[in-house]
Amino acid sequence: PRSIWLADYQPYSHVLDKAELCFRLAPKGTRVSARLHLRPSAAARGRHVLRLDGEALRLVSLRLDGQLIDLTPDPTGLTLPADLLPDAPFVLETEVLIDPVSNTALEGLYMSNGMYCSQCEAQGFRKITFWPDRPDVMTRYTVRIESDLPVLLSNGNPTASGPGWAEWHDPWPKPSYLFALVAGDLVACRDSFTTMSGRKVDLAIWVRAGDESRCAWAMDSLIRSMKWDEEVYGREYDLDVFNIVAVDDFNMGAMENKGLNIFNSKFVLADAESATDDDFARIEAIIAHEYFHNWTGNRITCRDWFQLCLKEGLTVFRDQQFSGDMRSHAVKRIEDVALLRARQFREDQGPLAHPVRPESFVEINNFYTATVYEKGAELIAMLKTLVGDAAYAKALDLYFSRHDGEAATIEDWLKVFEDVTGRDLSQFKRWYSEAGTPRLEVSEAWEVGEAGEAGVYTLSFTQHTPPTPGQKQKNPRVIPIAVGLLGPNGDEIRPTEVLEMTEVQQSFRFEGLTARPVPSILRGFSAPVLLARDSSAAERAFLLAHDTDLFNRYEAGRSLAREMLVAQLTGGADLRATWAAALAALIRDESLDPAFRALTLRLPSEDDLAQALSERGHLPDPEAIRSARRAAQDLLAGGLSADLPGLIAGLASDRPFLPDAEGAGRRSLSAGLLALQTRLDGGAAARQAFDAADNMTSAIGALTALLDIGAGGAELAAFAARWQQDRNVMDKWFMLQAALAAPDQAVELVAELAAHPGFDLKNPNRFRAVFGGLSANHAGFHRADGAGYRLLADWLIRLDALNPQSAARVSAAFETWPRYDPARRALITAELDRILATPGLSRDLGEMAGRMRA
Ligand code: B3K
Ligand code: ZN
Repeated sequence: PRSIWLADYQPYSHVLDKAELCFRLAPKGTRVSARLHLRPSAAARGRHVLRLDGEALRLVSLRLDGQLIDLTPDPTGLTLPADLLPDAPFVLETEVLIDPVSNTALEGLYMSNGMYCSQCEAQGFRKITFWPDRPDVMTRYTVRIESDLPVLLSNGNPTASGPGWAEWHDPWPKPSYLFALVAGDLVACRDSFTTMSGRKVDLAIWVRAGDESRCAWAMDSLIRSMKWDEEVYGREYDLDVFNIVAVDDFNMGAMENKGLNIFNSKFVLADAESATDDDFARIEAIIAHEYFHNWTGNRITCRDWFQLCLKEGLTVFRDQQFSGDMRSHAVKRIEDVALLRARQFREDQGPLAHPVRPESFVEINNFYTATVYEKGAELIAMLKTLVGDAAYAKALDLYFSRHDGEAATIEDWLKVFEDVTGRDLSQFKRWYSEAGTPRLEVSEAWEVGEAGEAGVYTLSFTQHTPPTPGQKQKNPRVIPIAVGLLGPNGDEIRPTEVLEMTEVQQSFRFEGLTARPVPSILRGFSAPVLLARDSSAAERAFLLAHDTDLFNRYEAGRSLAREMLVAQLTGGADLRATWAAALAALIRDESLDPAFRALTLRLPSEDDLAQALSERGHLPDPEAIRSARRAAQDLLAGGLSADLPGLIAGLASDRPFLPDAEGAGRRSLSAGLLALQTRLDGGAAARQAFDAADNMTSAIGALTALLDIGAGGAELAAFAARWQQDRNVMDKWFMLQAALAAPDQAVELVAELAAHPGFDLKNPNRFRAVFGGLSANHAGFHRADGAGYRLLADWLIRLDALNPQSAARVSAAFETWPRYDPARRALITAELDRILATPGLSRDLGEMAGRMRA
């Protein structure tokens, strides 16, 4: 398959002035008629063929200005020769037949539980009708849907309807990837929102009958998002209606189609009994994310798919700001950075590393990655730090006014910042074009002052970015390094200041100090870099106790735990006592936010430790990592044994469940402590907690603790008996078992789960629950005989035949292979080769396996 290159971008030959679509829905033969009002673009006038994308379409008829034309499409589209095309505006009419029932790829128009729904990003619209399916071709759509189903939805505003039909008009020009259509037997949860200029918007969340009682949180989140975007970014909603639809079979989280967001039902439906605090938080964030796309993505879209981070990085950044405002900024930041490190740093260190703005792709769906999304958001955060809040706000206003209605580029984005601040951002742009996580080494010097004079403290930094696929040489980046200094007694003696590093090597002096300070470096994680600093366990414990920056306080705890475990695994100094004492003190400190204590209590995951070992040049041994980590938990549990019951009891509340940050923090700490208690009492407290749980968070917390010690059989059975009718809840049941099975049983258990009557290869959530669970089970997946690798490869090959996009996504479980020992490497690469040799392999999985193998 062919690579597409950013450097080859060419504007489209024609302008699409408007479009009319008519859908006559039928499960196996939906008839799509399209009228495209086209004219040659000024540059291309009279000289160009007209190329339309189209895949898996049965062309019934093609008319140009009313005249039938006889043309045969090729497998990827239709070309109208230049000599056929008028040099003036013309109307092209097509009629095609498509088969939604057979569409298991869940891209284009497909069916899920008897309802029609669509997913067009990135290139799904070409599976609906012949079209210039590229984001820089924008137009106004009028849509007619004919079907006996009661609810017929598309983008924009409803204009007319009658028995068996409905018409929609979207006044805002949009690219085809934002098109959506839904038809089904659905019920609505309704509310309304009055915008800042006083327009009333009708809000509806469409779900299956029976799910109405689980929409309140999503609706509440939507209303708060609409308000927030007005208050913080000055962005108002622009249609009369805003519809959200929940579907069970969906390849990702959700989709920001104009005025008609389509959601994976697990990111809409929630109530206390069936959803955890994490679910509630994720729903709030995703509802916000998709809503925020209305401006960052829809009103201003991307010129081409290489600019994906333009909408995704910015929209993730915006949803992170929103969640921080709704909850706790420090806690949100800690969670976001943990995710960035677990996913994006991991990606950057392996064969799938790519720049935030990639230069080429085979299948664009393979680039909806942690790098584009999460690192993309970090770049926005850095930019804001560098220019300051006021200039950021001005630049965003300029961006919205200058590019509204356009398909923009990263160059356009950076230009508004340059115009507002007068800064040259060419060095900053390297963050977009160069892959890899910079390593930032720090050294320090302290010059004691002459008698009576103050001393000088110097921090020296060196940056280095390791090579990544296709990029050997890296250039120095601009790195904002937020630093504060603490005095020996723990008081802050220099508040946070942002050092701007631009060279490979650079020193910063702090004068006028009376004693050698303790530095708190990279506060708030001011840049997505790997900070390499040899500091003592005592200093980390000191920062864990005293840092005024809550993020760095967490960071001190995390790095202390990591260094302790790495030392255990590599024969270094024994840091266990320092670590356990420091952490126990923090856990007992009831003046601290429970959510913060819960996060600090969480040990680095087994995969994090494998990453840390490999960064330091060691081969990770999955079994040894697991044992060392569990031994540390035992040690901590032992040290806290007298306190645990009291601490846990103190966190209980008799108020009814509310999914707010305060309650979530309490429950999260309580679950962390219960896990420790379970290591001491064989599960007695956890069993009690499971039986007493009146909400899903507490039930899952107790079940997790039990499964983690190899118990929980009765609770699993009770859980299944209660929830077997509920797809989203049962995903948790599948996932927890796979992720927490003992390493020597995980593969067999996952094979059984895949043979369970509830397993459904066509449902991406279920596949991800089972096989994402397996790959999250580090020691189980990396079992030395390669059985985990074989099982995953078998199922990826099976899934690929039905749903290439999901298969490709889950295949990234193999991306860490270069970390491991030669025997494991050989086993994994053999599985990748087996995948690559599969006849009929998709472009999606083929590209992923090929890149991992390169
Ligand atoms: N834009 C969609 C993701 C589409 C993924 C296509 N493979 C959801 C989001 O980022 O908001
Ligand atoms: Zn997005």
